[in-house]
Amino acid sequence: MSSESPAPAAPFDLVVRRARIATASDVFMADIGIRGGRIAQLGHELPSGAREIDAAGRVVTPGGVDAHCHLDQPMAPPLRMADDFDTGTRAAACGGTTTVIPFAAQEKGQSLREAVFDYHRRAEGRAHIDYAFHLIVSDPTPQVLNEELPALIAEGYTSFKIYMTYDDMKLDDGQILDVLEIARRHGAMAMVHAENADCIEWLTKRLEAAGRTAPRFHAHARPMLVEREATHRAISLSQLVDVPILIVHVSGREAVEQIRWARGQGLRVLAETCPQYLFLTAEDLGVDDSYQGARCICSPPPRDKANQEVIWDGLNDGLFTVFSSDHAPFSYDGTEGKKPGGEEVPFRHIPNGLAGIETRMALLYSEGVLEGRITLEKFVELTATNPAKVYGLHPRKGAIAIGSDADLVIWDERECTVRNERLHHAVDHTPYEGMRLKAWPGLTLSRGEVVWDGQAFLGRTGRGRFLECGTPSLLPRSRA
Ligand code: DUC
Ligand code: ZN
Ligand code: ZN
Repeated sequence: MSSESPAPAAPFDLVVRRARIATASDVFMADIGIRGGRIAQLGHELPSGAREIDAAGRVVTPGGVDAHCHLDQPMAPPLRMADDFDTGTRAAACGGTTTVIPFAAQEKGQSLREAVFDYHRRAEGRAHIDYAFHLIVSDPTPQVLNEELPALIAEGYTSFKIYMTYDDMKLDDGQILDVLEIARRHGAMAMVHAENADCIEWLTKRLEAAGRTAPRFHAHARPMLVEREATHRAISLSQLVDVPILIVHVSGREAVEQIRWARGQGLRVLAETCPQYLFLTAEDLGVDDSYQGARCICSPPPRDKANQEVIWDGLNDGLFTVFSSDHAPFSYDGTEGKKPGGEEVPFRHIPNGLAGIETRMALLYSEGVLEGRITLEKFVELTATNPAKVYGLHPRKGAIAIGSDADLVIWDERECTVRNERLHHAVDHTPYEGMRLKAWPGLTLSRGEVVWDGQAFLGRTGRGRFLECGTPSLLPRSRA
């Protein structure tokens, strides 16, 4: 045995040095000392870590919180989502996201508790990064309203999505009021998919009667009017119950106007938008009757260039609280995705959704921050801090602060081109193929572990942990 005393343990497991730290409120230079997966100290010339990473003045942001994505959500056969918790969270990590909140979806006739149980089975042992669940309430029976929802909220499922469209999900106004009342009573956050189902069905039947069934007609069946009407109705229902709501995936001017109006009235209405409403238009669904446009079918559909500007304005001026991917992964080829059973089908049968979990952060950093459309602080607010606050995960997630999980992204500001073959999801295409970006995450840390080093994915299947959500914060106060 040696008589020499052992070298003292390094005070930190990891130190990220010379970081240009961006938070939702400030940008400043500091070293980040990490111990036990958490941020233990911020300061200059911190003592050594067992491991050191030199950020060399590069921007370091909190890892992204993608508060709206769909992973391995049960679908009616032959449909199946391309990404499960393994491939979906792998892609998320490589794109700078360290927390995901997908949806435990109740089927009509199913107990909500059973839906949550089943979704845990899908996630456990597969996720590479941390995850929480939103609920989707599609069958608000008395048992669900009075027993299951209150119990689940108390257990950390503090947000749920309400659909105003889709036959298998939609609630009528009375049911929406019932669910909102539970949200109010138990302090949960209600998210609303706002499109008028009857208008969509009426338009779809007319388009079909005229033989207009190519993918591009999906956008004709869901004009902004149907989103505007439902947005206004959702706002009114929330006003009646006196409970905050968050309108998800807002696509353009008409819904934005309703939300601005509601805010002006002092109503507690939050809003989310997604990359597809900044970078795609209805033309991506096809300018002719080619089936290729099926790739970009999502709801609400992308609009036009002028509406993209409205969405940029809303991101910049605080109308939007959250920027999510709405990753809903369906492959183009094969039998499980955009060609159900391998067939080209009328647009009503094409599954809705786009891949975007890996590209969300880089798209907004490149085209928002580096193009001068939003500040770095706003980027952090929209992609990490606000979603963590709204869904009760802050300050554990979405922050660079002492005690927060060491979920960090070091940014590489260099030209790169989006290529599906370089992405890590299991979808066979990206809507952003060929897009030239000015930045990409150069390193992603999840609880102090490098899961992406700019070249390779380094995660471990099953290392992701389930997060119980606390009480949603960031709800604007009612004037009443
Ligand atoms: N709504 C979503 O939230 N995601 C995918 C499809 C949809 O309509
Ligand atoms: Zn939706
Ligand atoms: Zn969605």
